Amino acid sequence: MADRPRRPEGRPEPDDPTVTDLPAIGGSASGRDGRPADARRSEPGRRSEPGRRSEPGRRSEPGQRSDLGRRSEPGRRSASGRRSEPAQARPSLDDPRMVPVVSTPTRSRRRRRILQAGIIVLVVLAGNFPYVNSWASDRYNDWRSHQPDYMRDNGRWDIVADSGSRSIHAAMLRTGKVLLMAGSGNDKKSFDAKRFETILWDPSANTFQKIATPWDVFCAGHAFLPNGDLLIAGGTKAYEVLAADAPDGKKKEYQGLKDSYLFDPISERYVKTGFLQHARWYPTLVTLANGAVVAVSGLNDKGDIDPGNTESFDAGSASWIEHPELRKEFPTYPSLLLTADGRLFFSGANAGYGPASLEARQSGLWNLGNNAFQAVPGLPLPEVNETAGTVMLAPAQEQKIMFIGGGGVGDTQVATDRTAIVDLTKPQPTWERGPDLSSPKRYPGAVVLPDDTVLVSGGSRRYRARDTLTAELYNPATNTFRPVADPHVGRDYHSEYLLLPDGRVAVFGSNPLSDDNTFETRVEVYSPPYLYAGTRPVIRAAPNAITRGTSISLSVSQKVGKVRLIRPGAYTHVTDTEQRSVALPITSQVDGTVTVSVPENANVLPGDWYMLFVDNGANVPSVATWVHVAQ
Ligand SMILES: [Cu+2]
Repeated sequence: MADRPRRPEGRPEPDDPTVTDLPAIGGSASGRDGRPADARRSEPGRRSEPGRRSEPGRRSEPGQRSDLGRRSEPGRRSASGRRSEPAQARPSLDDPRMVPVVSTPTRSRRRRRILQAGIIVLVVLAGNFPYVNSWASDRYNDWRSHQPDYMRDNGRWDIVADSGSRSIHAAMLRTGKVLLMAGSGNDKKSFDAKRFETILWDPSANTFQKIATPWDVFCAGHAFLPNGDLLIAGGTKAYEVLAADAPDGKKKEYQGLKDSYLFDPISERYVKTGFLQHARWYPTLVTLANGAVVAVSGLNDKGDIDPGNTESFDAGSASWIEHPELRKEFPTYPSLLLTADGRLFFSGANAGYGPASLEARQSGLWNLGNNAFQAVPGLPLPEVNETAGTVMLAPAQEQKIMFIGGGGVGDTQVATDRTAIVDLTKPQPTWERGPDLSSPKRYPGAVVLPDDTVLVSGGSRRYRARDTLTAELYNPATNTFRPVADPHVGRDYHSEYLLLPDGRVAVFGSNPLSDDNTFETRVEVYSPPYLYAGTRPVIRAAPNAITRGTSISLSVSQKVGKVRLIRPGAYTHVTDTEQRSVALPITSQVDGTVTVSVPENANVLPGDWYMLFVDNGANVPSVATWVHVAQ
């Protein structure tokens, strides 16, 4: 930036791509020709990509800034000035030999020299002004971001660990540990060496543990079973081969696997299940109210997109069952959510591959009873629905879904700041535009917090480039965003976001385009404003098993305003079919005992382990207690 002339008022130059972030709908290269977008896609660093240089995360590394600061230290340069000072041995005035041979500088000469030295110092300072300025403002921002009043309004971010792992998938286990699955981690060398990695992070102890990984879990799909085991299906059979590297000159796509495993959070091991009926790479898995898990989409073992084969996992026999009657084609990693009437809602968001046509990406409700699909129209800017976030707003009973940011299909450089909300309790639901994000974002992270707000963080303005170091909180009560503290680390493709049981949010991964296929392994944690807003309530006792349609009592340290069951996340590629926050309405509250009713509808509250939070009536949540909702 230093050698770049600054424009008045610090406005970006016209050639700065941020100036023209709004997508050119209709005229963009996002391809409405119906051809698969995958032809334009390449996973690891593609050399011809623009935006390679823009890895803002790196620029913000503290070490670098202080280097720059050192260069601009005025003290060093002024030392040269000192050398030009006249000799110190001035004869005393009462010395009888007092006829100076070596002339002492006259007053005006001395003044001129001091002035010259001063000018040199000023020139040096002015030349380095951007560095000095940014160093000083970094120090100031760092100080300010740790002031109690600032944290109470904005929360704070902390880099807490380096996992050392190229995590592509993250799941919050009922033991409080986080499963970080990398497999080959989008690294062909690891794939060729059959080096597949999984690590388990314990956020309380901040320790990591390696887990033996028997297959390449890279780009599988996952969902929790009602007993809290994580089901993971699919993975990588082969990496893509670019046309330039293929003997026949034809590009070969990534190929999927039929492998399927459970991760048991207690034994902390993968357990093999029956194979998928169809090989899948970039599939979506979603658990139904009856405990079955549906798998859709993905690239098959030839690298072709799945033409609409639906299958479901039966936990009793640990096998996958074909459903030829349920044929529905989706783009890869479609965002699917289980809705209150049992239908699966496709938000229209996805990541990866698939036809670019709007019909193939039409949002709607899919009835698994008869394969009917009811379109949900009205999504603003439907051409920019890839790499968008989808989140079920709290409480889940209200059935409001939010669509967040996103970009053009494939590796187009378009991003949008658009959000949209749909109310699925209406018989003919229609998307309505929501408030804009602070900036256009592909791959935004979206996490429902126990105070019902949604943290939207990270993302990038370009395809795996130009990360946005911003975060904001969406308040569903006011339908507004407000900016909060900025994260330190940029996150785009292959990044993951999870709510922790202590009310913080942990963020992992990121795989920006670069020559060396770089991967962000630092773990950053967001502590929301409520952690600085007063004494947290404490759940002193709660049942650890809950049945739908009953009432339960909790012993709490103070009067409670609301009670939430939050289903832990299982996140990959801006897709998390799991996270939802279900309200437990308070029926009575006397002397530290609060009684709540548990919803009856298994589509709203599917069987699984949940994080139970209470708050203090002023949106300050407790630490969660894990409870099991019976299947
Ligand atoms: Cu991927």
